[in-house]
Amino acid sequence: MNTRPTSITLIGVPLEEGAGRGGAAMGPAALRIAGIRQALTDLGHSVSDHGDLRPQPAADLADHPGANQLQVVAAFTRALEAATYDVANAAKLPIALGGDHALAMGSVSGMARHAAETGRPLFVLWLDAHADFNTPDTSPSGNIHGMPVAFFCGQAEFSPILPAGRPLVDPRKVYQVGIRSVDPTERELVAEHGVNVFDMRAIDELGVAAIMRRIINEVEAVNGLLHVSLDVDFLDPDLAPGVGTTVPGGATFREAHLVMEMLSDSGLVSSLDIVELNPFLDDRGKSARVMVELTASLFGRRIFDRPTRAA
Ligand code: Z70
Ligand code: MN
Ligand code: MN
Ligand code: MN
Repeated sequence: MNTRPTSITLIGVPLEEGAGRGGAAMGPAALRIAGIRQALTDLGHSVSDHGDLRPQPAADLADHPGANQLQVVAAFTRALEAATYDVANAAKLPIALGGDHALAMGSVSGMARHAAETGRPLFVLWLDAHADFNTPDTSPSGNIHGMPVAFFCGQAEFSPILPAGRPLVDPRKVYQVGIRSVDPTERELVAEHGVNVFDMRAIDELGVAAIMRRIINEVEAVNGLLHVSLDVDFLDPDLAPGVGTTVPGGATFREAHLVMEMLSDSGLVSSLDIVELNPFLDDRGKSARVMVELTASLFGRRIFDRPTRAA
Protein backbone atom coordinates (compact mmCIF):
# COMPACT_ATOMS: atom_id res chain seq x y z
CA MET A 1 0.00 0.00 0.00
CA ASN A 2 1.46 3.31 -1.05
CA THR A 3 -0.91 5.49 0.93
CA ARG A 4 -0.09 5.87 4.59
CA PRO A 5 -2.92 5.60 7.12
CA THR A 6 -4.35 9.06 7.56
CA SER A 7 -6.70 10.77 9.97
CA ILE A 8 -9.50 12.14 7.83
CA THR A 9 -12.34 14.48 8.80
CA LEU A 10 -15.48 14.67 6.67
CA ILE A 11 -17.19 18.07 6.63
CA GLY A 12 -20.73 18.17 5.21
CA VAL A 13 -21.44 21.34 3.25
CA PRO A 14 -25.13 21.39 2.21
CA LEU A 15 -24.75 24.46 0.01
CA GLU A 16 -26.75 24.80 -3.20
CA GLU A 17 -27.30 28.56 -3.36
CA GLY A 18 -24.12 29.00 -5.41
CA ALA A 19 -25.65 26.98 -8.24
CA GLY A 20 -28.47 27.93 -10.57
CA ARG A 21 -30.75 25.09 -9.46
CA GLY A 22 -31.54 23.22 -6.27
CA GLY A 23 -30.46 19.73 -5.24
CA ALA A 24 -26.75 19.92 -4.41
CA ALA A 25 -27.62 20.49 -0.74
CA MET A 26 -28.54 16.79 -0.67
CA GLY A 27 -25.02 15.87 -1.83
CA PRO A 28 -23.50 15.26 1.63
CA ALA A 29 -26.34 12.89 2.54
CA ALA A 30 -25.97 10.96 -0.72
CA LEU A 31 -22.20 10.60 -0.27
CA ARG A 32 -22.74 9.29 3.25
CA ILE A 33 -25.40 6.83 2.05
CA ALA A 34 -23.03 5.68 -0.71
CA GLY A 35 -20.61 4.72 2.07
CA ILE A 36 -17.80 7.23 1.92
CA ARG A 37 -16.81 6.76 5.55
CA GLN A 38 -16.72 2.96 5.39
CA ALA A 39 -14.78 2.99 2.11
CA LEU A 40 -12.04 5.07 3.77
CA THR A 41 -12.12 3.08 7.01
CA ASP A 42 -11.73 -0.17 5.03
CA LEU A 43 -8.49 1.26 3.59
CA GLY A 44 -7.08 1.63 7.10
CA HIS A 45 -7.72 5.32 7.64
CA SER A 46 -9.25 6.74 10.78
CA VAL A 47 -12.27 8.81 9.78
CA SER A 48 -14.38 11.21 11.78
CA ASP A 49 -17.48 13.03 10.58
CA HIS A 50 -17.85 16.66 11.58
CA GLY A 51 -21.51 16.60 10.46
CA ASP A 52 -23.05 19.31 8.30
CA LEU A 53 -22.27 23.01 8.53
CA ARG A 54 -25.49 25.00 9.04
CA PRO A 55 -24.48 28.67 9.17
CA GLN A 56 -26.99 31.51 9.32
CA PRO A 57 -26.84 33.84 6.28
CA ALA A 58 -24.27 36.63 6.67
CA ALA A 59 -26.50 39.55 7.63
CA ASP A 60 -23.59 42.01 7.55
CA LEU A 61 -23.28 41.78 3.76
CA ALA A 62 -25.40 43.76 1.31
CA ASP A 63 -26.92 42.16 -1.77
CA HIS A 64 -24.57 42.16 -4.73
CA PRO A 65 -26.10 42.63 -8.19
CA GLY A 66 -23.61 40.25 -9.86
CA ALA A 67 -23.50 37.55 -7.17
CA ASN A 68 -26.69 35.60 -6.42
CA GLN A 69 -27.39 34.56 -2.81
CA LEU A 70 -24.22 36.22 -1.55
CA GLN A 71 -25.23 36.13 2.13
CA VAL A 72 -25.74 32.37 2.12
CA VAL A 73 -22.58 31.60 0.14
CA ALA A 74 -20.55 33.97 2.33
CA ALA A 75 -21.78 32.28 5.51
CA PHE A 76 -20.74 28.85 4.20
CA THR A 77 -17.41 30.30 3.04
CA ARG A 78 -16.65 31.61 6.52
CA ALA A 79 -17.78 28.43 8.27
CA LEU A 80 -15.88 26.10 5.95
CA GLU A 81 -12.76 28.27 5.93
CA ALA A 82 -12.61 28.00 9.72
CA ALA A 83 -13.46 24.27 9.83
CA THR A 84 -10.90 23.39 7.14
CA TYR A 85 -8.18 25.43 8.82
CA ASP A 86 -8.89 23.82 12.21
CA VAL A 87 -8.90 20.29 10.79
CA ALA A 88 -5.64 20.83 8.87
CA ASN A 89 -3.99 22.42 11.89
CA ALA A 90 -4.93 19.37 13.94
CA ALA A 91 -2.89 17.30 11.41
CA LYS A 92 -6.01 15.76 9.92
CA LEU A 93 -7.01 15.74 6.27
CA PRO A 94 -10.26 17.60 5.54
CA ILE A 95 -12.72 16.32 2.93
CA ALA A 96 -15.54 18.74 2.12
CA LEU A 97 -18.68 16.86 1.07
CA GLY A 98 -20.57 19.24 -1.22
CA GLY A 99 -22.60 21.02 -1.98
CA ASP A 100 -21.98 23.23 -4.96
CA HIS A 101 -18.53 24.39 -6.04
CA ALA A 102 -18.81 27.78 -4.35
CA LEU A 103 -17.76 25.91 -1.20
CA ALA A 104 -14.17 25.90 -2.53
CA MET A 105 -14.02 29.58 -1.60
CA GLY A 106 -14.00 28.33 1.99
CA SER A 107 -12.03 25.09 1.77
CA VAL A 108 -9.22 26.52 -0.35
CA SER A 109 -9.03 29.72 1.71
CA GLY A 110 -8.75 27.64 4.88
CA MET A 111 -5.96 25.57 3.33
CA ALA A 112 -4.24 28.74 2.11
CA ARG A 113 -4.21 30.07 5.69
CA HIS A 114 -2.86 26.74 6.95
CA ALA A 115 -0.22 26.57 4.21
CA ALA A 116 0.95 30.12 4.87
CA GLU A 117 1.57 29.23 8.52
CA THR A 118 3.48 26.06 7.70
CA GLY A 119 5.58 27.86 5.08
CA ARG A 120 4.67 25.39 2.33
CA PRO A 121 3.21 26.68 -0.96
CA LEU A 122 -0.36 25.65 -1.75
CA PHE A 123 -1.21 24.17 -5.13
CA VAL A 124 -4.77 23.52 -6.32
CA LEU A 125 -5.79 20.77 -8.74
CA TRP A 126 -9.16 21.73 -10.23
CA LEU A 127 -10.85 18.73 -11.87
CA ASP A 128 -13.83 20.24 -13.67
CA ALA A 129 -15.56 20.88 -16.99
CA HIS A 130 -15.54 24.57 -16.01
CA ALA A 131 -12.76 27.02 -15.16
CA ASP A 132 -14.90 28.68 -12.44
CA PHE A 133 -12.91 31.91 -12.90
CA ASN A 134 -15.79 34.32 -13.42
CA THR A 135 -16.16 37.42 -11.27
CA PRO A 136 -19.40 39.20 -10.38
CA ASP A 137 -18.60 41.53 -13.27
CA THR A 138 -17.95 38.87 -15.90
CA SER A 139 -20.40 36.14 -14.88
CA PRO A 140 -23.21 35.58 -17.38
CA SER A 141 -25.35 33.87 -14.69
CA GLY A 142 -24.46 35.53 -11.38
CA ASN A 143 -24.07 32.01 -9.92
CA ILE A 144 -21.19 32.06 -7.47
CA HIS A 145 -20.22 28.42 -8.16
CA GLY A 146 -18.73 29.77 -11.39
CA MET A 147 -16.42 32.13 -9.42
CA PRO A 148 -14.49 30.27 -6.66
CA VAL A 149 -11.11 30.11 -8.42
CA ALA A 150 -11.18 33.86 -9.11
CA PHE A 151 -12.12 34.37 -5.45
CA PHE A 152 -9.28 32.43 -3.85
CA CYS A 153 -6.82 33.93 -6.33
CA GLY A 154 -7.92 37.37 -5.12
CA GLN A 155 -9.61 38.36 -8.38
CA ALA A 156 -13.32 38.26 -7.53
CA GLU A 157 -13.91 40.92 -4.93
CA PHE A 158 -17.31 40.70 -3.34
CA SER A 159 -18.07 42.58 -0.18
CA PRO A 160 -15.64 41.54 2.56
CA ILE A 161 -16.38 37.85 3.08
CA LEU A 162 -13.08 37.01 4.74
CA PRO A 163 -10.77 39.38 6.65
CA ALA A 164 -8.57 41.68 4.58
CA GLY A 165 -5.05 40.38 4.05
CA ARG A 166 -6.09 36.73 3.97
CA PRO A 167 -3.62 34.40 2.19
CA LEU A 168 -4.41 34.00 -1.50
CA VAL A 169 -3.54 31.29 -3.98
CA ASP A 170 -1.08 32.11 -6.77
CA PRO A 171 -3.01 31.43 -10.03
CA ARG A 172 0.18 29.96 -11.49
CA LYS A 173 -0.11 27.24 -8.83
CA VAL A 174 -3.61 26.33 -10.00
CA TYR A 175 -3.84 23.37 -12.40
CA GLN A 176 -7.14 22.82 -14.17
CA VAL A 177 -7.80 19.47 -15.83
CA GLY A 178 -10.85 18.39 -17.86
CA ILE A 179 -11.91 21.89 -18.90
CA ARG A 180 -14.41 22.10 -21.77
CA SER A 181 -16.82 24.95 -20.99
CA VAL A 182 -15.41 28.45 -20.51
CA ASP A 183 -17.20 31.80 -20.94
CA PRO A 184 -15.60 34.40 -23.28
CA THR A 185 -14.42 36.91 -20.65
CA GLU A 186 -13.51 34.09 -18.26
CA ARG A 187 -11.18 32.70 -20.91
CA GLU A 188 -9.29 36.01 -21.01
CA LEU A 189 -8.98 36.12 -17.21
CA VAL A 190 -7.63 32.57 -17.01
CA ALA A 191 -4.98 33.31 -19.63
CA GLU A 192 -4.08 36.70 -18.18
CA HIS A 193 -3.48 35.26 -14.70
CA GLY A 194 -1.44 32.28 -15.85
CA VAL A 195 -3.72 29.51 -14.63
CA ASN A 196 -2.41 26.17 -15.96
CA VAL A 197 -5.18 24.71 -18.08
CA PHE A 198 -5.20 21.16 -19.43
CA ASP A 199 -8.43 21.08 -21.41
CA MET A 200 -10.05 17.96 -22.88
CA ARG A 201 -7.94 18.37 -25.99
CA ALA A 202 -4.80 18.21 -23.85
CA ILE A 203 -6.10 15.01 -22.25
CA ASP A 204 -6.72 13.50 -25.68
CA GLU A 205 -3.33 14.56 -27.04
CA LEU A 206 -1.09 13.91 -24.03
CA GLY A 207 -3.07 11.47 -21.90
CA VAL A 208 -3.87 12.02 -18.22
CA ALA A 209 -0.75 10.18 -17.04
CA ALA A 210 1.66 12.65 -18.66
CA ILE A 211 -0.40 15.59 -17.41
CA MET A 212 -0.52 14.29 -13.85
CA ARG A 213 3.19 13.48 -13.84
CA ARG A 214 3.95 17.10 -14.78
CA ILE A 215 1.68 18.52 -12.10
CA ILE A 216 2.95 16.18 -9.40
CA ASN A 217 6.57 17.01 -10.30
CA GLU A 218 5.87 20.74 -9.91
CA VAL A 219 4.35 20.27 -6.46
CA GLU A 220 7.01 17.80 -5.34
CA ALA A 221 9.87 20.06 -6.43
CA VAL A 222 8.93 22.70 -3.84
CA ASN A 223 7.42 20.40 -1.18
CA GLY A 224 3.98 21.92 -1.75
CA LEU A 225 0.60 21.06 -0.33
CA LEU A 226 -1.96 19.96 -2.92
CA HIS A 227 -5.66 20.67 -2.57
CA VAL A 228 -7.83 18.60 -4.94
CA SER A 229 -11.22 19.98 -5.95
CA LEU A 230 -13.29 17.36 -7.76
CA ASP A 231 -16.41 18.55 -9.58
CA VAL A 232 -18.77 15.74 -10.63
CA ASP A 233 -18.89 17.25 -14.12
CA PHE A 234 -15.17 16.49 -14.60
CA LEU A 235 -16.58 13.07 -15.48
CA ASP A 236 -18.52 12.30 -18.60
CA PRO A 237 -22.28 12.67 -17.96
CA ASP A 238 -22.90 9.05 -19.05
CA LEU A 239 -20.82 8.01 -16.07
CA ALA A 240 -22.08 10.64 -13.63
CA PRO A 241 -25.43 12.16 -14.63
CA GLY A 242 -26.18 13.54 -11.15
CA VAL A 243 -25.01 17.08 -11.77
CA GLY A 244 -26.73 20.39 -12.56
CA THR A 245 -24.88 21.25 -15.75
CA THR A 246 -23.98 18.26 -17.89
CA VAL A 247 -21.23 18.93 -20.41
CA PRO A 248 -20.56 16.17 -22.94
CA GLY A 249 -17.08 14.77 -23.58
CA GLY A 250 -15.83 14.44 -20.00
CA ALA A 251 -13.24 12.21 -18.37
CA THR A 252 -13.80 8.47 -18.55
CA PHE A 253 -13.98 6.07 -15.62
CA ARG A 254 -10.47 4.88 -16.39
CA GLU A 255 -8.96 8.35 -16.81
CA ALA A 256 -10.50 9.57 -13.56
CA HIS A 257 -9.30 6.53 -11.62
CA LEU A 258 -5.77 6.90 -12.96
CA VAL A 259 -5.73 10.55 -11.84
CA MET A 260 -6.71 9.46 -8.34
CA GLU A 261 -4.20 6.60 -8.20
CA MET A 262 -1.32 8.82 -9.28
CA LEU A 263 -2.31 11.45 -6.73
CA SER A 264 -2.46 8.78 -4.06
CA ASP A 265 0.99 7.47 -4.96
CA SER A 266 2.39 11.01 -4.79
CA GLY A 267 1.51 11.39 -1.11
CA LEU A 268 1.05 15.13 -1.72
CA VAL A 269 -2.70 15.55 -1.31
CA SER A 270 -3.54 17.67 1.72
CA SER A 271 -7.29 18.18 1.28
CA LEU A 272 -10.21 17.36 -0.99
CA ASP A 273 -13.56 18.76 -2.14
CA ILE A 274 -16.24 16.55 -3.66
CA VAL A 275 -18.70 18.95 -5.25
CA GLU A 276 -21.73 19.50 -7.48
CA LEU A 277 -23.32 16.11 -6.82
CA ASN A 278 -27.06 16.66 -7.33
CA PRO A 279 -28.88 13.54 -6.05
CA PHE A 280 -32.21 14.85 -7.40
CA LEU A 281 -30.81 14.46 -10.93
CA ASP A 282 -28.91 11.22 -10.33
CA ASP A 283 -29.69 7.78 -11.70
CA ARG A 284 -30.27 5.48 -8.70
CA GLY A 285 -27.20 6.66 -6.81
CA LYS A 286 -24.81 6.01 -9.71
CA SER A 287 -22.96 9.32 -9.48
CA ALA A 288 -22.68 9.22 -5.70
CA ARG A 289 -21.19 5.75 -5.93
CA VAL A 290 -18.62 6.70 -8.56
CA MET A 291 -17.53 9.66 -6.43
CA VAL A 292 -16.99 7.33 -3.47
CA GLU A 293 -15.01 4.93 -5.66
CA LEU A 294 -12.79 7.74 -6.88
CA THR A 295 -12.25 8.90 -3.31
CA ALA A 296 -11.24 5.36 -2.36
CA SER A 297 -8.68 5.31 -5.20
CA LEU A 298 -7.33 8.66 -4.02
CA PHE A 299 -6.84 7.20 -0.55
CA GLY A 300 -5.11 3.99 -1.52
CA ARG A 301 -7.49 1.48 -3.12
CA ARG A 302 -5.63 -0.41 -5.84
CA ILE A 303 -6.15 -3.28 -8.24
CA PHE A 304 -2.59 -4.38 -7.48
CA ASP A 305 0.12 -2.55 -5.60
CA ARG A 306 3.01 -1.41 -7.74
CA PRO A 307 6.51 -2.00 -6.33
CA THR A 308 7.46 1.56 -7.27
CA ARG A 309 5.71 4.47 -8.89
CA ALA A 310 5.49 4.17 -12.66
CA ALA A 311 8.16 6.35 -14.24
C1 Z70 B 1 -20.79 29.32 -16.10
C2 Z70 B 1 -21.16 30.41 -15.11
C3 Z70 B 1 -20.64 26.42 -13.63
C4 Z70 B 1 -21.28 24.44 -13.17
C5 Z70 B 1 -19.78 25.89 -12.76
C6 Z70 B 1 -21.06 27.94 -15.54
C7 Z70 B 1 -20.51 27.79 -14.17
N1 Z70 B 1 -19.38 29.44 -16.44
N2 Z70 B 1 -21.58 25.52 -13.86
N3 Z70 B 1 -20.20 24.66 -12.49
N4 Z70 B 1 -21.94 23.31 -13.11
O1 Z70 B 1 -22.35 30.58 -14.88
O2 Z70 B 1 -20.28 31.08 -14.59
MN1 MN C 1 -16.98 23.61 -10.80
MN1 MN D 1 -18.25 22.23 -13.35
MN1 MN E 1 -24.07 23.61 -11.60
